[in-house]
Amino acid sequence: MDAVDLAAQLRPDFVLGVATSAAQIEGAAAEDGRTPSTWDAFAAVPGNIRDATSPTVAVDAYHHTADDLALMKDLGVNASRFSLSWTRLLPDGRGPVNPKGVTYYDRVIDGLLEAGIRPVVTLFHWDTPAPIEERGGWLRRDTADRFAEFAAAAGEAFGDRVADWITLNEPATVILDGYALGVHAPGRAKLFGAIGAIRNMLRGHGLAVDALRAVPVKGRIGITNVHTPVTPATDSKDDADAADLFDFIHNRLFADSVLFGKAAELPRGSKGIERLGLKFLSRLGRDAAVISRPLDFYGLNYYFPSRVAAGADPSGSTPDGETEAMKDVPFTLAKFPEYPTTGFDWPIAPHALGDTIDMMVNRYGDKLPRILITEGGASFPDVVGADGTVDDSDRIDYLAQHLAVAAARPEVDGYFIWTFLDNWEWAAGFTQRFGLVHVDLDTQARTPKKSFGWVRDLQRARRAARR
Ligand code: IFM
Repeated sequence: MDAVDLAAQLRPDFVLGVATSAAQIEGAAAEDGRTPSTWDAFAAVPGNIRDATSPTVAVDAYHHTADDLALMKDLGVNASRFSLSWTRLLPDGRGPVNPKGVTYYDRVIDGLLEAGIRPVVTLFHWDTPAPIEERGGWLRRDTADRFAEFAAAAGEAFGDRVADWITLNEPATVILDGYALGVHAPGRAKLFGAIGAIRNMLRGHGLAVDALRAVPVKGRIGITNVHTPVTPATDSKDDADAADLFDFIHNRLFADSVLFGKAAELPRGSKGIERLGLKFLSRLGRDAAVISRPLDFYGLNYYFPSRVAAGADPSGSTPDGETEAMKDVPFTLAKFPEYPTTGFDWPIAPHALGDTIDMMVNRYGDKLPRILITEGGASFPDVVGADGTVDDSDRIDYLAQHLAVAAARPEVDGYFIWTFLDNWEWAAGFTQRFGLVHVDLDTQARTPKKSFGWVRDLQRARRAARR
């Protein structure tokens, strides 16, 4: 879609931003006092990362702050969402604040403000301090208390300038991929034994909200969950039950506690996990008051819809890699042959973003605060052509279609493109490029892609219409 046509569909106050995370871009892993996180440890184990890369250098954003800010200013986005490295700010995860960490993030925040871009800070984007993980990580209740201390330190340091705070990014992904299946850090494959981490992480969210409000920070406060509309693979009762369980885990388990203030009901067909599930949900309920602190916005990440069949997947495949543990999970992710796919083989279905928003609005009604789509985007095998340009027209189509859907929903205040720079894509290493800006991994040279020019045109057209 033409950028100018789309510009006319975006409300003047609709926030168009870009999103990144510390471990995926910063590098400078052992500089300025930063200590290892779970992802440094996980990446050091042979076989864990598809291309054997690590967050040690990533795309070296730490040393490219001025250049990257200049590029972002040229892009003309309204906001930049980035995360704080917990161990750069609090080496070892606790204790005194590292002044060099504060100086680095001051530079980023002040640079954004000077460029007229809203700083949106995520506190936890998956990089748990390694020493905290060694003591049990999110399986321990007091990790929530450590996280609240981190939130307080961040609030004290940056609370006068940050526009929006996001406590946790996608807790479901950390718990499922990291603690239940082991395809992400910390690499534990505890299956349903990971369930306790949900309560601890959500309690950490609530305590962090309290800590930020106690500072008090000036900005708004929210959480980001990832959602996916779920359909059964066939009309069979078994597939319907499996889809309902998947839907419960991804769409209700986290959001019900945060927004309704009570644990979600276990789905009818949850045979096998019924006793464990009921016991867990009743414990989760004991922390309901903290977990459901009122929020100023709800961050929603959407990438693709899910089609679910009953029974374990004999190949053990997940959207984030393969694992033996998946062979013991009572559902399988089925393909959507009708949709095109991204480089990650994720189905491209823009209408499903609309279905996701409708699902949230219908379920949570007036309990749902204003929505920010805090991530959306696609990886493609982008290459720099002989003329030095990167033609990623498929990404432009993806963004245009998804943005049009988001902007048409009155409940949605903004959309953050994942992502600004090609980044270190967790267990997939550098095999997936999501950025508006291509990064040469040998030289760290930045080359804006065609999609960068498209977003810039879109923002210019929006600004011109306001004059
Ligand atoms: O790169 C990730 C991000 O860190 C969390 N949400 C999904 C993105 C794409 O996989």
